[in-house]
Amino acid sequence: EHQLSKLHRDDFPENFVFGVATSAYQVEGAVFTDGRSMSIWDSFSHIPGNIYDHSTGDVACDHYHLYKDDIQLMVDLGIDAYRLSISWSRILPDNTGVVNKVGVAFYNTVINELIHKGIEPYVTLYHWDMPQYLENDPQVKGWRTREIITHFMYFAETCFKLFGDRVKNWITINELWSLAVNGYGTGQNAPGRCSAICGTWKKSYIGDSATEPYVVAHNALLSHAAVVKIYRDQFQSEQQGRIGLVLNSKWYEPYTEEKQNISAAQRCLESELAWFLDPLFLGDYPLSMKISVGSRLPAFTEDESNLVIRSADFIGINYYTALYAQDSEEELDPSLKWYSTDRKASCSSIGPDGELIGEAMGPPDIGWINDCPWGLRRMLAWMQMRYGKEEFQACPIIISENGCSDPELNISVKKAKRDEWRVRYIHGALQNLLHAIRNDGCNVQGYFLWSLLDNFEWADGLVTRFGIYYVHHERNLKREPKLSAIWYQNFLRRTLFYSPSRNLKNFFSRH
Ligand code: PNW
Repeated sequence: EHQLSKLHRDDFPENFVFGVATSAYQVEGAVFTDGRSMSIWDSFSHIPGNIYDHSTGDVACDHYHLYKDDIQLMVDLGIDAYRLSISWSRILPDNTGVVNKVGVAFYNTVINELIHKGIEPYVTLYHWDMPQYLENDPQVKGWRTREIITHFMYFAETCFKLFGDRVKNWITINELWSLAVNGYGTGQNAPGRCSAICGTWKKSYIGDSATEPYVVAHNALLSHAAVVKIYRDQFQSEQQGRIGLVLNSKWYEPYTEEKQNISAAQRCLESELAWFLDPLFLGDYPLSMKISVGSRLPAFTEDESNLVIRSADFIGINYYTALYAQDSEEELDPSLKWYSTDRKASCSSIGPDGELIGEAMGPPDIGWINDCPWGLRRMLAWMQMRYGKEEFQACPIIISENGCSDPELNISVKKAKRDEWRVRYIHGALQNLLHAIRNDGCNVQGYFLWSLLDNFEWADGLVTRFGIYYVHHERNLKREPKLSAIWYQNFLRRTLFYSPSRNLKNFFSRH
């Protein structure tokens, strides 16, 4: 029996928080219900060609109506915390600044229900769903001008006033990298802006992938910091909560041990993770980015730098996978330069001997995730090395997302429910996390699985499933636990050793 799993919940520090994560547009649906107005994802998902399976978030998991059942699933799992996001345009549906009471009531009900059931809400203010009226406003242009700062401050302040008596963990923005690069570099995410060279798959393109990702990232970072300042100045002493942000990065492994590939991997980490962590801990962008991006990279004024530095009480890290990085220092035609070429590295999941990094999660054309749990440990060690252990005593880390999709599109329900691959993936991540905490001394305080439900996976639509609960999108939206949900439940409830299901027993006897 003891061979079942070496991993035990009690191996983690006593107050370590385990949870699951979702985001508003990906699960709520009810997009035209109760006074919500459009976000950039509503308009983007309705443009033919943008979403792989032509689905939208119109219904998603209908969590707006089924939230009670979903919270019951969380209770069944035995999680400590739930990471959700608030739909900006549900709270503030137009630019008059008047709050939509019915939208507010929805989040009040969810938050109250969570607390009533003993689950701590971790609330993200911005998970990619910019109100369309702010994107359209010629003075604001979404994240593309500094005008957005005051709008985001108003939204955040509204949320602190409305929910801050009960919400003690705030996240300003989810994944500055994805926001900037996928929204304005590749154009695969809303608002889908990109240059011609990057958006060859699109019918039409508008935007500038050489500059916009950097401008948008800068404005979003300043918006984050301005919101943290409001919270700290006006709410924190009374509400006694904390506020941080969520970043994501892949781990980059040098393609070979040659010096130039080690530097290439370093440049990749700097332009994905340190792009934001350097301003937060050191007050400026990484030198390698200043050199390669040049005048396209906004410069921090002294005031901006002072505003951003130490503007997080905690850092959330979303970790999914790793890539090999190889040097490619060729001089490029300026018209070909954009975010992805600025790092002067070519990245791939295939190594020098044709081997895959980590374990494949299905056929090579499905998804972007390989199972490389050791990348998580290395990334945490890299952060600790770059900024120093002390920084993370003052500013702890949480793993705000980790998870994987099923290895087939249009997978059968039967197969999806036997997701041994996901159990293996989660198990590996948790093992490495434990090493990071116990052996490397990293101050990591929480782990959130992405995701509770199969949901609207952005440009991949509904056929890419990240849930530990299967959702029957085609039929009645019924939720059914996958093996991974049962595994997580057993892990969290400490019952793994005593009453593993037959499937789990089979699983562990084979691994
Ligand atoms: C996250 N990367 O995005 C998002 O926060 C979720 O909303 C999303 O559903 C989830 O991952 C699964 O895709 C990421 O390239 C996008 O490393 C890209 C990366 C990581 C996370």
